[in-house]
Parts: sequence; structure tokens; C-alpha cells
Amino acid sequence: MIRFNQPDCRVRRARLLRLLAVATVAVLALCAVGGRGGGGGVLAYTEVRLNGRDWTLSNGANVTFSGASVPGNVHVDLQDVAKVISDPYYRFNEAAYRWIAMDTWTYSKSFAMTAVTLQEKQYWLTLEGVDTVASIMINGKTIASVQSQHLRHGIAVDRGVFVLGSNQIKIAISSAVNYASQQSQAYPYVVPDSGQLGSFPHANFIRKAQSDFGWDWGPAFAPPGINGGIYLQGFSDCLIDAFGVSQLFQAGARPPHRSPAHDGSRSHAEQAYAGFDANGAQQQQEQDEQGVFPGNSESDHDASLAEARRLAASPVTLIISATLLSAADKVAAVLYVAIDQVTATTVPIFLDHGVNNVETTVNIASPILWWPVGYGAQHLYNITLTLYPLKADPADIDALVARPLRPEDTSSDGSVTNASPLHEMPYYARSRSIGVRSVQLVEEPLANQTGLSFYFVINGLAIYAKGANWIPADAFHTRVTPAKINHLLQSAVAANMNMVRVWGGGIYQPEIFYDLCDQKGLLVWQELMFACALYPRSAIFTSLVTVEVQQQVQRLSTHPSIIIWGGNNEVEAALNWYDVPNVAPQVYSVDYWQLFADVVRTAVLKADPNRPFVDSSPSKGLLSESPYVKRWGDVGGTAYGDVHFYDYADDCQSVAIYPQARFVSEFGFQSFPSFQTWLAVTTSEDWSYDSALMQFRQRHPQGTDQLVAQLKRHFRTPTPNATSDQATQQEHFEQWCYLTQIQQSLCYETAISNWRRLKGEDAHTMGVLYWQLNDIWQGPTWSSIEWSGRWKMLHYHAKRFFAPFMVSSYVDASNSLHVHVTSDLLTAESGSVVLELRAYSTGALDSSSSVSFSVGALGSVEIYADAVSNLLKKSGCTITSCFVRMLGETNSGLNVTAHAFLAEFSQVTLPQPTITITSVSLVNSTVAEVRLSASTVALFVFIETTIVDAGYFSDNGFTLLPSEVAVLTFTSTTPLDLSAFSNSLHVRSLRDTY
Ligand code: BMA
Repeated sequence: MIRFNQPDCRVRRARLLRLLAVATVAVLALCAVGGRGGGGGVLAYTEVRLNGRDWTLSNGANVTFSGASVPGNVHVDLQDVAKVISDPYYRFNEAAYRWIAMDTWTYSKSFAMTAVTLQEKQYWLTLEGVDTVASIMINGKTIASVQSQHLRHGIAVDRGVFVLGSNQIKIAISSAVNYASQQSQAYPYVVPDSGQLGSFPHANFIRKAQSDFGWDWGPAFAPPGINGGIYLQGFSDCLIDAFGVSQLFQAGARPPHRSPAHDGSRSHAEQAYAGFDANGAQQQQEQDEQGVFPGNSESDHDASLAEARRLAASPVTLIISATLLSAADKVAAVLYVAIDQVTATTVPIFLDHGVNNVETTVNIASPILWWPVGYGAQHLYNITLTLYPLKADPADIDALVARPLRPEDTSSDGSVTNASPLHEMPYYARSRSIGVRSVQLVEEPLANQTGLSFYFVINGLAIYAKGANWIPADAFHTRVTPAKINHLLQSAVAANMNMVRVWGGGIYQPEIFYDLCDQKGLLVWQELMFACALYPRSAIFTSLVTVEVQQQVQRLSTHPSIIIWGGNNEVEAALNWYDVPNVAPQVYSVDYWQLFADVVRTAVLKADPNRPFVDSSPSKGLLSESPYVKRWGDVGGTAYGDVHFYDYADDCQSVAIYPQARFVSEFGFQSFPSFQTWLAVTTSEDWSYDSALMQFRQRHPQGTDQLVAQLKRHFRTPTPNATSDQATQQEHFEQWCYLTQIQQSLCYETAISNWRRLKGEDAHTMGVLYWQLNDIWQGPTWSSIEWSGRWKMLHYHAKRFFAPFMVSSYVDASNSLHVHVTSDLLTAESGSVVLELRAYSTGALDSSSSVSFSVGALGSVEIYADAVSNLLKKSGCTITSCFVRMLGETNSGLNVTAHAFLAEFSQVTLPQPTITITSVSLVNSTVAEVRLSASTVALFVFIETTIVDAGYFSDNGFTLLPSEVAVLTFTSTTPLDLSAFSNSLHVRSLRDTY
């Protein structure tokens, strides 16, 4: 419990000096004259924190135990504290523990209230996250019923509810599964849910992570719990509850969404921008809106980039929307907003009892911009809001609030400097970091093309988005540590990604996630939490959604990393998925419209009109912004908007199957996690790809059949399963996991290097976010990082195919080899690519030729195209005897190595390499260097450690020639023991699967 009493004026002065470094002589002067109207009264604030490991948890029947955690989760405490269950992820336990989701779980705890803590006028109980449907009681009196996991609940509590001494709080969480089912039954017609294999039904009827009920990559625990902290505040004046920041640049009109749909009439957001139009600068404005687009023209890119930066660095207005709580009507206060030592403003306000929303602005004249990783530094400012209750005579307050500002009250940047008779201590302050950057989503006509572009312009630069989709990092949300989030996001950056999409079927991530994205320069496509289903629009549902969007957009709006709000994942697409008897499809279209256009979009624009918004992904954009009219139709089309592309039937290593999309926000194919990841949750009887357990964990219909079919196209068929020899069976299973990862890597490499090449061509593809970055548990999924934290082979390939300087190739339908250089660098580059033909049998160089290139900043060029037969003619090679090694080098010293394998691996006779770890040493406590060499050609060399999950090598899954030494580093998140680490290493290559 914390209690602050009003200090004397000297202490107040010291605090003010500390907190208001730039602020205002006026404040101090008023402090010196002493508590006018305050009369030395006590400004008190009481806070009782209810978090801890001292809660009692009970299902009202056979399970009651103490020591449960808040924040916490029922399953986790049943395992860790009560020892009623074992690891829910172990083998088939998910099925065995379904009963947990059907019970009502009551958390309870006692807390003390004293004569001092009971003296406030107003009590406010904040629950940062309750999962999901619950009654909250204090001393037996129900003070609230809540129904959404996605809300922070603020509950005004009467002082009379508390007693002097011991008080009890109870939170009874009823079954989310039963609630969803009851809501669906009570609804007038069927609203289909996503119908995942093994899932609980009707997730669409509850505001809870949709994947909590089961998904095609994860389990169905429908876990109950308390996902955030709980605290009780007592106050007698006013408090800051939350605030958000939206930003508006003043250099010409910069609407967040550029599209012909915006022509004619202006949207709410554009009207806001119009105010800044008056200064002219039309010419600059043109370029600003387009962004500096990638290409290969002769134009001076350096000058363009400098211009983009100059334009972006114009004054910015930060629009701060604060939610304030007041203990009474007519509470006068001053809100003080400071941005580092840069600028500040004071705003006199007048509050009514309860929740008050206040908006104010502050300008930064020449902001230091925040840039995405790879484009510049990530400058962050600190913004602090401080609320000072004003204890003056009501008449004084009235005069103050009613009085128009005089010129002498306002400084040149518009901030108020002299308006407030401040005299009290800083009463309650909140601080966040913010970054200043402009963002636009550009959907505009392309020369000689049907349709529109789809790309993001940040600070005047068109950015090629490279990244992956983020799903919940654990089925039990409170189990996800900041360290785990950091490892995953750091892994994204380490693989040359610049964007993640927080997928709409999970949860809004905790603050640390976005703080880390801000710090690392990772852009975020933030969806609202709806996915792959149709949704009801009962009054309770839409009212919960309205508050959710308002709260979450306000909370997240301070983060520069978030560059787009997405209304949902595949809900528009889902309008075509179901054929429900007796319900006309139009019913669902109208429902969609009302929920996502009327409710969600309105709430997003109200909270933050200055960031792009799309109501669904994938979607085809708009015919008109005002009135808001969608370009309804097949969302699979490529001419408009973003695309989700999945093709499990065709050969995913064939470049021909991939659409010429503008922006691919999802695409993928499955693989199995590594044996090391399986080990913790399996026994030897599970170690074959079609064992009962593997079938149980495979939630994607026909997923394993699709994997087998793809493998058969290219590799020697998967090794047999059944054997009585456990070591052989384990080896076979390890090989299966490894082979599915090679397959997955090659398929993503084919697709993504193609989409990166297409940025320089007619398709203007300007982004790929693959499905999916991370895992929720150990299972066959699309991820590139396993639940354990281990990188699949795909993640190492991603590091190569997302590299800012990339050499890639493909063979077309008429058997010609094409080689491209693709650059996300901010300077034009020239150099050469040496094409070597090397023998599979020995690695010996058969022949080589060098091709020079020059590529513009952010450009892509084809540097070589010729029939494979012509390439081979100059050598003694056939497609099964040699492979192509491409050594790219820029004049500025960047190097890459890439390969083209012209025949199926199943057709090639590979020699058996002996791969030797020649040395292991520590670079520092968490980084080791490992050297490898091979006796002959080794393909897809994969090195693993059996003892560290959250770490990664600098490279893996590579080709090693006998003439080379691979020098790798391994970066761990925990200190390494050299001998244990050395002994834990294991290497394999493709030949091992023959
Ligand atoms: C996409 C996603 C997810 C799903 C994935 C793989 O449609 O939005 O719903 O997990 O495909 O099927």
C-alpha cells in the first residue's frame, strides 16, 4: 500500500523542480505563495495493490488451494502450485484437462483497509485483465460483472463497501466455453465460427482470444485466469487513468491513407489534415504522398532520400487524449504535458464526477524522427502527463476555465505558459515513450496496370515490408515472459525483418511487446481481435467491442512502431466460406458492415484518425471513403489490397504458383518442430510422423499428408517409421523433422525471393509477412521459431531471403535460369555475381563466369537470364552432377552466397560427408564461436545444441564445400558453459536422410 500526503511547500518545490524541469516559472511562483484555497488540506492518494502469490483458488468442488498467482492462470497454478495436473502440453494432456475449462474458478484474497486508507472520497478498482466472464465481489457484494478478456476494467466502488480491517475480494470466473455456447443459443440465428479441428465451438460469441478455443496450430484449453494486475485506488480529487497520442505532421496534407477512394469528399481524418494545407507547398506535397518509390532509374537516389527526410522533419502536432477520473463534480485541475526537455504545455481543466476525456495538443517544431530498422535510428521521446488538482475558490476556477487565453499566456509553440494558479504537488503522473514518424498507406493507380498499389510510406520513404505474423506465444498468456517476447522479436530483427503483424485471432500484446518493437524499429500491423469467423452483433457484443477498441487503440497509440490498424483477420473472406440453411448470405454481410464499418471503424477513427485503417485482411480496399464503400468481391484477387496466399496442392518450390500480389500479408506451409522441442512432451512411442500423438497434435486438416506429398516431389521419400530399435526410430523421426524444415525453407525462399524481386517490376509487390513467426506449443505448424525458442531452418533462410542485399534465382517454365539482385539499401550499389558450377560429388569447381550489376537504392534488377542448357554447355556438368553457386559482392564490400539446385534432390547422388566441429570457443559469456568443416559437399548443414533453446547460430542450413571452414557464432540469452555447450552440439546434412 502506498500513501502520499501533501508535503510542505519546500518539498513540493523540489518535486516540482524535478518533475517540471522545463516548466514553468509560474508554477513555482504559485507554490511560493502557498496553498491558495487549499488551506494546507491533505491531498491524499491511496493505492492497495492486490497482485501476488497469495490468492486462494477454488472450483467450488474438489479443488481448493492457496498460493495462486495474480496475474496468473488456472491451468498453470493447478500444475505448479496445487499439483493437481501435470504439464498441460505433455502428450495428450490437452484432452485430459478439458474439464478445467468447464468449471467456475473463484480467486479470493483478503486485504486490509485502515482508517487512513478509508478516508478518500472515491475508490476505483482496476483489473488490467480478467479472462473472461466473471463476477467481482467485495465483502460479498457484487461490484461488477465482466465479459471481455480484451478490456481493462475500471470499477467505481462505494466507500461503504469496505470495512475497517480485513476485507475480501472474490473473482468468480465462469466457463468461457459455456458462456459462448449460451450466447450462441440465445442468438436469433446461426453465426458460424471458425470450426478448427479439436476446438471448442462458438469462440466468436465471446470476447476472448479466438485461438484460446483451439486453432489449426494450437490447443483448445479455453484457459481461465487473471491476465493483468489488480489495484485499488482511493482519491479525493482526480487521477490520470490512461492516455493516448496521435500525431499529425504539418507539411502539407498527409492523410494516413492515400487512395482514389479518398477523392471527392474528405474523410474525418483528411479534414483534420486540411487545416495544415493552407501553407501551400503543393509540389513537396505531391512527392510526400507518393513516397520515394523504389526503382532502378538513373535519378539521384541520395538526393531523393535526403528530400524525403527533409519533408518528414516538419513540425508535428501530438494530439493527446487523456482519460481522467474525478472524485467529484466541478474538480478543477491543471494537466501538464511535457515531452522530454523539448516542449511542454499546461491545460486548465474542469472535471465532472467519474470518467472524463480530455484532449490537448503539443507541438514539436523539428522532431527527431523515428525510423524502422534498416532506415535510420529509433529516436524516442518521453511524454509525461501530470495532473494537478486545483484547490481554489469555485469562483476563481470558473473564471479561469471560462477565461479565453490571453496572448501573454501562450508561448510561440502554442503551449500555455501563464494560465494556471497552480499550487499543489504533482498529484498523479503517467509517462510513456513515443516516437515521431509519419505513415501513409498508399493505394494508387499504377502505370499500365489494373488495380492499385498497396504499400507503406514512412517519413516519406516507400518501405518494403519484410516480416512474419505473430500469434500468442503461449496458450497460457500470463506465462509469456518479457525475455521470451524479447527473444522472439530480437530473432525477427536478426532475420532482417522490419515488420510483424499481430494477428487478430489472439490477444492485444502487453506493453513490453510494443516497447521492444519501438526500440528495435520493428513495424507493427496491429489487428483488432477477430478472426476467421462471422460475428454476432447483439447489444452486449457491440458494446464490449466499442469499449475494447477505444481502450486498446488509445493504449497502443503512443507506439510509433504501429503503422496500421486492421479491423480483423479474414472475416470478410469468411463471408464466402459458409452456407447456412435458412440464413441468407446478405444477413452476414449486413452484420459485417455494422460491426466492422459502423462500430469498429468509428471507434478506431475516434481514438486515432492519423494512422491507416483497413477493416479486414485480406481485403480489396475501398471504392469510396465517404461514404465508406468497400470494393466487395473476391478477396483472393491480386490487383487490389493485400493477399493471403495458401496453396497446399501445387509444388511450393515452383515460382509459377505465386501470385503477382501487391502485398502478401500471409503465406505459408507447415513443418515439424525439431526433435529437441518435441522431447519434453513426448515419449519414444510418439516418435514417428504418423504416430497417434503426431496425428493428435496436427490440427491442420490433411496437414501431414500435404507434407508427405511435397516431400515426395523433391526428396528421397521420408524414412520408414516403425522399428523396434528405439535409437533408429529416434533418428528417423529426427530426420523427418529436419526434412520437413528443409522443405519449408525452400518453399518460403522460392516465394519470398520472388515477391521481393517483383517490387522492381509491374506487380509492385511491396511487402511479405509470412505465416507464422512463432508457436503456441509443440506441434506441426507454419512457424519459423519453435515454442521452445529454437529457430527452425526456415528462420535461418529468412535471414538470407530478407537480407538487404540479396542474390536470388529461379528457373522458368522454358528452362531458363534467371538471376536477380535485390536491394533494400538506401544507396545505389554496383558489383558482380560470380556464377560457379560445382560438382555434387566433390565440390570441385567446374566452370565459372562473372556478371556485373548495378542496382538503384531500394531496387531490384535481373542480371542474368539464359537457358540452363547454355549454362551447362560451357561445362562438363549435367543438372544432376553440378549445382550453381552464386557469389555476390558489391563494390562497397557486401557479400552473399546463394545456390541454385537445378535437379530434384531425390535425383542427385550425394556423397556422404563427414562434418567435423573443428573448434568451439567463447567470445563472451553468451556468445560462442563454432567452426565446422566437411570432408565433401554437405547440403543443408544443420547444427544444433541440445541444451540451449533460446539462442541462435549466425547461420544454419547452409551448403558447405570441402575447401571451406564455416565460422559460426551462437548467441544465447543465458550464459554458456563452454564444455557443456561443446558437448551438446550435433550436426546433420541432407545426405543423412538418404
Ligand atoms: C491464415 C491465418 C490463420 C491460420 C493460417 C494457417 O488464414 O489467418 O487463421 O492459422 O492461415 O491456416
